[in-house]
Amino acid sequence: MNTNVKNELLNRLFEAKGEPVSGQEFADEYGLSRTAIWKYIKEFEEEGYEITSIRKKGYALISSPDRVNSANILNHLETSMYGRSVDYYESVESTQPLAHDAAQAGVPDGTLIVAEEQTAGRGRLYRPWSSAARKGIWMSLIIRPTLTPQQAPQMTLVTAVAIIRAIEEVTGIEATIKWPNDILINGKKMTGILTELQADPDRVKAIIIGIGMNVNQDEEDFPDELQSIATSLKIATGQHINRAKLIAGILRYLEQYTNMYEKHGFGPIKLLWEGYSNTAGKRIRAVMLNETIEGVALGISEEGLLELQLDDGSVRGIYSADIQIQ
Ligand code: BTX
Repeated sequence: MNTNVKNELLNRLFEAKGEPVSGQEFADEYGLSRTAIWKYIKEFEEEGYEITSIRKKGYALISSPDRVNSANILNHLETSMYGRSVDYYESVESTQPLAHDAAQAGVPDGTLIVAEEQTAGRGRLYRPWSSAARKGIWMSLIIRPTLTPQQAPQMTLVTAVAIIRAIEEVTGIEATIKWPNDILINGKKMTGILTELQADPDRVKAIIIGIGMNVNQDEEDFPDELQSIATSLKIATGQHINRAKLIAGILRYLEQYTNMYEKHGFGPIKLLWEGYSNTAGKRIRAVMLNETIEGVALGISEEGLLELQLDDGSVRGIYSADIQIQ
C-alpha cells in the first residue's frame, strides 16, 4: 500500500469539506485503478471515517474519527512549517527516539511525530510518562531554529507559553506554568514538556520538543499513583476536546513564538511566561540531582534560569530542578 497516496486522498476528502471528490480523476492523476481507490475508501471506513459514494460524482467525507492523524491535523493547520509533515502511529514505545532518528536522517524543520498511544513514554530523567491510547496528545516536534545550544533549553519555556495560549483558545481554560516544564490546572499536572537537543558545539542542529498532554482522560483512566496529582482538559471542562484542533493550535503558537525568540531574543517570551507562572513570589523547595535548596522564587532570568532568593539573601539561578511549592 502506498501510504503517501492514501494520505493525499484523505487530504483531498478533507479539503473538499463534504463535497464529492472524483475517484476517477484521482485515479488518473496517480496512475491507479478505480478499484485501488475504492480499496482505500474501504480502509478509511474501517478506520472510522464515514464516507458516502455519490453516483457519477465521487466520494464525500461525512465525518472523521477522533484521531490525531495527518489529515485531521491538516484540517485545522494554519502554520507555514510546523506540522506540515506528520509521521503518525497508532502505538509506539515513545515518540522521542523516533524523532531523534528522524532529525538525524534530515527531515524538514517542523516535522511532527505523533502517536495515539505510547507504551514506554518518558519524562525527564527517564521517569515514566503515562500515555493512554487516544486520550491525550503524545507528540515530538523536530525544529531547526537559528539558535545557539545555550539558547535551546529556553525552548521549554517558549513551548509552555504556546501550549497555554492554545488551551485558552480551544477550551477557554486558563492553565498555569510551573517552572520549568509543567502545565497545571487547579494545581494538578496536565501537560509535561521534554526538550532535547542535537547540536554541534556552536550550532543547534535540531531541537526535539516532546509534549505529553492529558486531554480526554476521566479520573479513572489514570493509574492509581497519578490520580491525585494529574488532571486532563476533559476533567477540567467536562467536555470532550478535539485533539487534532488543539495540536494545530499549539503548532501555530509555537511557530509564532519560536520566530519571535529567534528574532527578538528571550525578553518578549519572558514577559508572556511570567504572566502565566504560578511560581513567582512563592516560597519553594528546589530538588536537584545532588542538592535541595529553599527560598523565594523571584522570577526567571534572561537565560531562562529560575532565580531563587535564599534565606541569607543571596540569589541563585537554577538550571533544572523539581519544584515543590511550599
Ligand atoms: P517530568 O519528569 O517532569 O514528569 C514525569 C513525572 O510526571 C512522573 O514521574 C509522574 O510522577 C508524573 N506523570 C507521569 N505521567 C503523567 C501524566 N500523564 N500526567 C501527569 N503526570 C504524569 C515531563 O517529565 C515530560 C513529559 C513528556 C512526555 C512527552 S509525550 C511525547 C514525548 N515522548 C515521550 O516519551 N515523552 C515526550
